[in-house]
This record gives sequence, C-alpha cells and structure tokens, in this order.
Amino acid sequence: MKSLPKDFDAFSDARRQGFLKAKEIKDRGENIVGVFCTYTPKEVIYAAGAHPVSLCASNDETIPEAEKHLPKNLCPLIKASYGFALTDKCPYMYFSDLVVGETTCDGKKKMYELLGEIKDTHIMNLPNMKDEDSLKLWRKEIEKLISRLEEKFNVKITEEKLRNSILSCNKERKILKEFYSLGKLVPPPISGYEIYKVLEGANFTFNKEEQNNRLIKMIEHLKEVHKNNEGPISKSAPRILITGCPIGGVYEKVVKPLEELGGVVVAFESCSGIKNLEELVNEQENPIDALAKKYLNIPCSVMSPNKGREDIIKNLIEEYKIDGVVEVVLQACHTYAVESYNIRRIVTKDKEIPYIALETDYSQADFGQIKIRMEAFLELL
Ligand code: BJ8
Repeated sequence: MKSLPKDFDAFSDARRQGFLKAKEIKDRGENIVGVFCTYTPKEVIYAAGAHPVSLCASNDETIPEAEKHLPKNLCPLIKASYGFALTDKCPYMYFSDLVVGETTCDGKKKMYELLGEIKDTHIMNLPNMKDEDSLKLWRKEIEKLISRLEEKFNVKITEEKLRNSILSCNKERKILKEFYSLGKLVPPPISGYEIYKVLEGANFTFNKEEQNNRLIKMIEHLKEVHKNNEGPISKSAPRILITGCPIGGVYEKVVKPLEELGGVVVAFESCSGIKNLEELVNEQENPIDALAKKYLNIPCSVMSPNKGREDIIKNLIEEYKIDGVVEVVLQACHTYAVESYNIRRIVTKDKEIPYIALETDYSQADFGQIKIRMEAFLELL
C-alpha cells in the first residue's frame, strides 16, 4: 500500500504554518483581510493587493468567553468566530487589517455588530433571494467592497486587476475540483478525512502557485495509486456524501468514526467542499457582473428558495455513486435544520438511499452517541 505523498503534510499543517506566513506578510508591509464565509468575493481582495484568509471558528476553546456576550443557544460557529476575536486567540484575526462579513443568517449578522466594536469590519448586504433585483443589489455591494478596500489600502482596483484575480482563483478552483473529484474513483485512493484536510488547508495557504503545484503532484500520485490498486480503501466500503453546515469544528467526531467503522466519505457538499468550488467565475463577462452572479448563486441554506442545493445533491449521488447521505446540522442553525426536511425527502424518496441528520455542536459530549448512530447507519448501507 502506498502512503500519502509528502505534499499532504503541507496541507494538513497549513493552518499552523499559515500563522508564520501571515506574520511574514505583515512584516513585508502587505495587507490581510479576514473572511468568514464562502460568499466573500475573494477576487476583489486579491485585486486590492491584499491576502484573504479564513478566520478561526472551528473549536470550542473560546466559546465560554463568547457566551458572556452572546446567548448560549446560538450556533457554535458564530460563538467560536466571535470568541476568537474577543480573546485575541486567532492569529489570523490579529493580523487582519479588515474583516469582511455578510448578512447571511440572523445570528451571524447580529454577531458582526459586536465584532465591529473589536475589529475594523466591513459588512456586505447579502440578499436572501436570487432574482434580478437581488443580483443588482449584490453587484452594488461588490462595488462598495471595492471602494472600501481602495480607501482602506490606498490602492486602485482596476478592471485588469479584477480580471487577473478571477483567472487565478478559477485556476485554483479547477485544480481543487480535480483533486476532490478523485472521490469518484472506486475505490477512492484517499480517505474523506484526508480530502477534507487538503480542502481546508487550501483556506490557509497564501502562496497559491505553490499550492497548485503541490496539488497537481498529489493528483498524479493518487491516480497512479488507484491505477495500481495500491490504495488503502476497500472497494466495498459504503460511499458517503456529507452535506449541511460547515464541518470545520466537527469533522473529527463525524468523518473519522464513519471511516474507522468501514465507510468512506467520497464527497463534501458543504463549504470548503463543492459548494464553493463547483462553479467558476465567467472570465469573458464584465468582472463585477461575473463575480456578482457566481457568488449570489452559491447554494447555501440562507437563500430562499435554495433549489440549487437539492440539484447538486441529486447529481452528487449519481456522480459519486453515493450509498448514504449524512447531514450535519450545527446546533441552532435554523436554515439548515429547516432545509433538512427537503434534503431527507429527495435522498430517501427520489434517490432511495439512506439519510441521517446529526445535530451537534463543538463539544465532545456527544462523541460516543454519534459513533453509535454512525455504526447503525453504516449497517443500513
Ligand atoms: S455559505 S454555510 S459559510 S453562511 S453561521 S448559516 S451554520 S447558523 S456558516 Fe455559512 Fe457562508 Fe452559508 Fe457557507 Fe447556520 Fe451557523 Fe449561520 Fe452558518
């Protein structure tokens, strides 16, 4: 059995290594913009000569502090995002010159009001529908972000700069997509846990050229592993699709047991996975129009209706030969919790495969319970 290529370590360690890189960036006098959400049009940040970085929100370390200001019964992702800012424990937040947030769910947009007291924050007014008027509004919001960044960093964001950053972000998306599409192979040459580590690591990698080259080498290596039948996954392992809320704070207690118990996660519909990377920005159109369309089209549950997510899940079930779907709903996330009714319906009725919804938070209290439920679920597949 062939081991993972050494380039994998660069991704699994990217978050920690990124701290040092962020410091180097600041030492060189360059700017960093902290982001929380897939809706942030990062091409605009690159076009301003700044570096976008995902802010810490994926463990419960700072939640007790956050709960001094926020209600306990709130999504753990929101509490952790605020807690890291409040306690100064996220180096990326510390190094960020500006934080960009969007009016996604109610909890997040109200939390941003408090965050604005701690950190220079720019909020984009994200519409919750995908019609023509919403597109105009979102386009305006992108223009406002451009003005804000120009003013903040004393730069000019030209059409040419936007076009260049669209080209390079699309290039990154295409390579990441080729990487996660390895999950289509039977058996996949890499576990879902490792796929997720790489996708997550890309959020903390500043040098995108280096990242692309590493990924291309890994893809070649893993294709070879598959061709020679040298991979670690059994051909008969039940193939799982993960959907729902972002899983950065819970993948250890959801993905790991699923795979230790004999299943394999072959696709992630959630943020960090396909939701963000599937659709490219149109390179021929006016760049602001193209960015507005691409980002407004992201199929997150904060949109109403959100038919795109159902279509993606149906396609993924076919393309990745999915045997069962696991939906992760973070505690108090109403939009995903409500949508889970429709998702269960399309998975079990239209596609006739098993589905399970797990409501959880960032604590370890339900670790044993999740494992037992995963075991029972895998027995159905
Ligand atoms: S594009 S999934 S990152 S909004 S914070 S909605 S889990 S209650 S994170 Fe999200 Fe952007 Fe959508 Fe992705 Fe629910 Fe929690 Fe709100 Fe959340």
